[in-house]
Parts: sequence; C-alpha cells; structure tokens
Amino acid sequence: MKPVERWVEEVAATLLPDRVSWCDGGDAENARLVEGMLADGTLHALDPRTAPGCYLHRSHPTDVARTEHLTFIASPAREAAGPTNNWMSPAEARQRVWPLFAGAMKGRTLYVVPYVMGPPGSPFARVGVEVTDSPYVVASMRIMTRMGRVALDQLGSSEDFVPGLHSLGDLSPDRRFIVHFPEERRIWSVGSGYGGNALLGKKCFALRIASTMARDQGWLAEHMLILELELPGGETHYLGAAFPSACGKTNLAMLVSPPAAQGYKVRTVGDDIAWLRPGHDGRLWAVNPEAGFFGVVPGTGPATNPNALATISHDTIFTNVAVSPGGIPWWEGKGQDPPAGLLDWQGRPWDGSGMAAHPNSRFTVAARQCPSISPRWEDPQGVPLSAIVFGGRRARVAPLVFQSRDWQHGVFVGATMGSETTAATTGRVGVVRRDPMAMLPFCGYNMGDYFGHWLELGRSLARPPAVFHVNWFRTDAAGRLVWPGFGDNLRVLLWMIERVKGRGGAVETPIGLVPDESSLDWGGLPLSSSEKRLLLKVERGEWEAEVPEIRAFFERFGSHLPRELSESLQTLERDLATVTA
Ligand code: GTP
Ligand code: SPV
Ligand code: MN
Repeated sequence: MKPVERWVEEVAATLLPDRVSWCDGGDAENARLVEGMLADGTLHALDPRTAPGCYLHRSHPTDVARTEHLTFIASPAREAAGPTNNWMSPAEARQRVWPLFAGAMKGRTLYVVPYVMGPPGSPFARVGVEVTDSPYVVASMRIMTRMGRVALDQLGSSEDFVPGLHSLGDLSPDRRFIVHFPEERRIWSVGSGYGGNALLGKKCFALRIASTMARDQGWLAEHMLILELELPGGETHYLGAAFPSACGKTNLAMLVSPPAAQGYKVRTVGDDIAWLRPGHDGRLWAVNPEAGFFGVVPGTGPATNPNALATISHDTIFTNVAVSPGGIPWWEGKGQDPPAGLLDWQGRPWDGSGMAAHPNSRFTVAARQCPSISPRWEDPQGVPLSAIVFGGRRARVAPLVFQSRDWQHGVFVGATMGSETTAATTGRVGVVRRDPMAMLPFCGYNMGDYFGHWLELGRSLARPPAVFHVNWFRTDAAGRLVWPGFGDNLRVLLWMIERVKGRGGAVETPIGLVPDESSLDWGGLPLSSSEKRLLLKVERGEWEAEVPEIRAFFERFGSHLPRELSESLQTLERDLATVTA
C-alpha cells in the first residue's frame, strides 16, 4: 500500500464516511459533483447566456471569511510559533480538535484531493493531499491547484506530501479550528467551508507550512502577487508585491493602463502567493504555486479591473455575491445598476440598504482564463524579480511610494508595515495593525526568526531586488482618497523601474527615498499641486508617532528580533529628530 493510501485509510477509520472517493480532477468527475451540488442547493446555476459555466455558492452566514482567532500553529514549543501566532500544543490539539473529526463524515463522502502546488515539471513544485467532505472544496481545489491524477503521478509511492484533513463539521464557530503542525507538515481544519480556511493548498500549505519549509531550505513563501512589466522596445521586468488581504494584489497584478498604447504592458504571473528562491545568477526568482484566483469580487468593474471582469465572465464559482432573479450575478462596483428583484448574498430580497454582495464575496477561477496572463506564468524556473513592493492601506502617514536604501532597510520597511484591517478576516474593519510583509496571519513560525531569515537570504543575493513601499489609500482632510489607483498605479511602477536602472529622481527622507515631484508622471491626472504634495509627503510628526508603536511591536519578539532591525529603528528615530522639514 502506498503511503498516501495508508494515510487515507487511517483517517477514514476516525472520520467514518459512507464512501471514499479518489478525485482524478477530470471533467466527468467535476460534472457529477456539480450536478450533485445543484441538486442539494450547495450551488445555484447562473444565467447560461451571460454567465456560462458559472455557479453561485452561498456559504453559511457565520462562515464568510478567514477566522484568524481560530487559526493555530501547533509546534511543540510555544516559542516556535512566536508572539504573533495563536499557539496550541500538539497534545492539546489531539485533545481538543481531533475528537471533532470523530464520525464527522458519517452520511457523507470522503473526497481524496491530491494536488500539486507549483508549475508542472518545476523542481519547486510540492504535493499536498486534502481529505474533505465538501464537494465545493473539491470543485474549488480543481480550479486553484493542479488537482487529481497529475498529483498522484507526481507523488508515486513517495511519502513526501503535505496531508490536510478538512471537514465541515457542523460549521459552528465554536467548533472551528484551523491547526498547522509545521514539524510534521500536516494540517487539520474543521468547522469552516470558506476560502483560506478550507482550500488547504492556499494559505495553510503554500504559506504557513511552506514558510517553515522555506526557512529550513533557504527560500521564502510569501503573500505576494507577481507581475510582468514590459517596456516599449520589449525590455521586461518582474515585480513581487506583498499587500495584506484585500489591499490590492489581484488588482495590481491585472493592471490595465492608458500608457498601454505607448507600449507598456502589464501581465499577470500570480495574484496572491509567491515562492521565492535565490538563483545561480544571484537574483531572486519567483514562482506562483497556484493555478487559479480566489479574488475579492466587490469593486471589480470595467474601470478598475477589466482583466478580472473578462476572466470571470465564464466558468467561475462565485461565493456570496448577489444575484438577479434570472441568475445574473451582481456586486457593488460591477459598473452596472442593480437589477430589479435582486437577491442579496444570503438569497433574501435586497432592500437597497447595506451591501447586496458580501464585502468578502469572492470569485474562484482558473488563471489561464485571464487575458493578461503572462506566457511565463508556468515557467518551471519562475521569473527573476527586479523589485519587491510592500504596501498597506493607510489613510494617513505612508506616502504614495518610497524606496528603501538597501536590502536590510527593505526588510525593516516590510517588517514595520502597518495596514487597516479588511473584510478578508472576521473582526473589526479599518483598524491599523502591524502586518509584516503582509504575512501576519500566514507565517508558520516565529516572525522574529522570519525577519532573520529574510536578512540572511538577502546576504546570499548578489543582485537583490530593489525594495519599495506603496500606499494607494491616502486620504485628504475630507476623508476622500487622493490617488486614483488601479490603472494609474502603473505610473508608480514606472518610477520604480527607473530607480532600478539607476535613474529616476528621489529625495532622501528619514523613511527612505521618495520621488521628487517632477520625476513621477502625473500627466493628465486631475490633481492639484497640494494633492500631489500630500501624496508624497513624509510628515515628521506622524512618523515620530509610529516609532513607539514599532518599538512595542519589536519588543514582543524578545531575543528573536534580529539586531539589524533594532538598529534600523534607531536610525529612523535619529533621522526623524535631525531632519529639517
Ligand atoms: P486577497 O485576495 O484578500 O489577498 O486580496 P488582494 O490583495 O488581492 O486585494 P484585491 O486586489 O482583491 O483588492 C481588494 C479591494 O481593494 C477591492 O475592492 C479593490 O477594488 C480595492 N482596490 C484594489 N486596488 C486598489 C487601488 O489601487 N485603489 C483603490 N482605491 N482601491 C483598490
Ligand atoms: C486572503 O485573505 O488573503 C485571501 C483570501 O487571499 S483567503 O483564501 O480566504 O485567505
Ligand atoms: Mn491573500
């Protein structure tokens, strides 16, 4: 018996399913699953004329986003999880969580979902196997990963796979746990059928477990989009950008911009996760381990993200959007008036107040459907990064863009990122929190050590990417967003590329290098000169107020905090005190 078969037999003895079904990932299997889900109401058919091959899924109203407070790292030592993760000892997990799996699949089918994270044939690809009782998860994993026979073929009789155990349980948040065992490289998830809680290849494997593999093996698993930027004449650059959940990765990765007419082209390599490795040439190389997009729906319209809109025009699973009586999906920002008789995300007649689509409603769609997909998106070796971009959602404080002085300073900039919380996770929205490298909810080990790993990895790069920070979300005194965002973000990317090439004007500030006003292309933007100044402004008082917050955050890591980061903080404090502005 192969190791994977032995494991499935073992867990089935506890889960007690009525049937075990090994998924091959084929069309016939998918059609059968869809038929069953249409029959039992897990899926609703959408209008075959305007949304061919599309379905709507409504998740349980208490199960609409990741639940960070129910997500745990179960390393033997608490210190291994660090101060920013919830920790549970493996023994406690066995006591509190394992019993929730006992008999959980009675009356249900246990689906075995073998999948590959990483491009086909890539030396960096890794196999996972998810056992689940949710056909919606199976259909979603088929889109999000290379699923089925291809994964079993790659695995053969090896025991080198990440086992993930998933059951919907009773969907009660009181009996919901997402537990990661980094040492054993396994995952348990019970009580949620939603997104990153349930599609175990994504955040659980490709970020939390993979980040620990990456620490041990000298690479990085990051919450980053990867985009390709072609300049007139054909010169091509790749950028990785880490923004927290629902802060603009998908949108930036699919950017469409007026300067396209002048020969600038942005293409998409990935929209959420990047696995990064030092190459023999001293550069940092990136692959997208996913095969699909699980993207935020609201705000996706013809003016903001036409590429996403085209991508999701067919063969898409929509989760928690609104729908017309005729089966036309609708959401805020779609760029159309709401149709008459609209049903909200819970299927209730919409009275016009509040959001009709859930703020964290999502599309699940194959990456190959994206018109802007890069020809190199499945390159087995990945693509070499010219720049890494960190960014957050900050109404104040952070300017539109600045560049770090070097890799070490770039790690400091990433480690001290602040961002307002969004609907991608349960809890209050709009609260500023530290979200280092956009990995706060996704780093599978002590983040102090993670910062050290970033520093060490950088030392091995002869040609490290330049590191930038952006903020598309600065507001004016009236609370209005100043920067138009979306397609116009290309202007900021072009300044970065100029900097990478050793050109592009910049002024030194205590936080790093900010464009001087004349070196950004503002042409045609309806911005006053005071608005431009506000966008680029580094206000000493605001940054002085950040220092004690950063210090308090750093102190939580105790001896795990690399010395270099304390030094960078001291430098920032000193420069803020001496700067004349
Ligand atoms: P996850 O999938 O949760 O990791 O999120 P993401 O980082 O891919 O976020 P996404 O691109 O889906 O954007 C989330 C929300 O921010 C959407 O409602 C977008 O419309 C909005 N958004 C994205 N880019 C911009 C921008 O440049 N400006 C403004 N104002 N809003 C933006
Ligand atoms: C995120 O929250 O960062 C996501 C969505 O990309 S989920 O897969 O639900 O985590
Ligand atoms: Mn994400």
